[in-house]
Amino acid sequence: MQTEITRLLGIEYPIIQGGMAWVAEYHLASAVSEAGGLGIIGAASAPADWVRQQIQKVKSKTEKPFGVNVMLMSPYADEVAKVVAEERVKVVTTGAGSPEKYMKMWKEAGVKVIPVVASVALARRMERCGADAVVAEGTESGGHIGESTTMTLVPQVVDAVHIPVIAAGGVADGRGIAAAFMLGARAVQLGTCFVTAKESWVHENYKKAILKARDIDSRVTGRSTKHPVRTLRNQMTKEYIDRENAGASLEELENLTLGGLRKAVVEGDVIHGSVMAGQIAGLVKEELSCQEWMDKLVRETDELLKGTNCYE
Ligand code: TUI
Repeated sequence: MQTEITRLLGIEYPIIQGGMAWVAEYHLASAVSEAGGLGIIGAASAPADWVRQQIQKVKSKTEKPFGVNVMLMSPYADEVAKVVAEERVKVVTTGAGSPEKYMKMWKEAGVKVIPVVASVALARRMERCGADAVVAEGTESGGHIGESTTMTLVPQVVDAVHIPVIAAGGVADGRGIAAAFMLGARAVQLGTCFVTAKESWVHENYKKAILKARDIDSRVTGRSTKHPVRTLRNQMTKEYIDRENAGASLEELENLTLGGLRKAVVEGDVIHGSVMAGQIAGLVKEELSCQEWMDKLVRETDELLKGTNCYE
């Protein structure tokens, strides 16, 4: 299953684990990398020291390539960006902004840079400033999202840039991966299915919420505040959307979600917390190890694409 992305990153399979805030720590990232994909540590809003420790822990668990996701809205983004270069991390992905100001430092340190984009315009800008690839992330994804769907965004980004494109949003099985290849993607980034993986340290309640989610259980809060975030529906999303519709202030709305992801991931409060997950949660029905996930995804994709000139 070789593609431009497996060659660029030196990985076995074109399957990347999303750098999810609070979820993507070293146990998960090292397990995905060991299974032949690309594991990613989600730096989110964590301090640089925490990120350095996580990087060192992954290095102690696997020799294989792994990445770090830098969340650009973090108050620690500058320091985390420096740690990534100092630790010579093989790959960095970025989210929630443009990483232009770090590009020179990362390239000089030999880091492959893969910004996550939700529009053609940002994809073009990223190519111009030296990105090695982009992740085109559709609105089906969990967490902070853009407007376009994966089905519409991926082919438009593929046509707009010459660097390889990784599809994200709404993929959790071989059908989704095969579809992403048909749209011109050279790899996929998956989040929701890896949240439920055996090696994922999220609270059991969080895993159960995803495993029992149906197709209609996804909600987006914060459209009115320009910070749309996709989660599973619960008491928090109901209150948020009710108050949002009633014209609540930004401050009041922010208070409803403040610390909500930590509450759900660490404390297991899936009633008041932010249970970030993609729209594909309804398809994720079993808790598998990362190796089992990888074997299943690769087998299904292979079967679907067999006999065709599949991956490029
Ligand atoms: O970043 C994500 N997903 C995330 S970040 C996150 S932490 C967070 N939690 C609560 C509120 C806000 C953040 C949880 N999930 N995905 C990648 C992504 N990036 N999606 C959308 C974007 C994006 C949006 C605007 C990228 C760039 C951008 O504007 C850049 C510019 O300067 O034009």
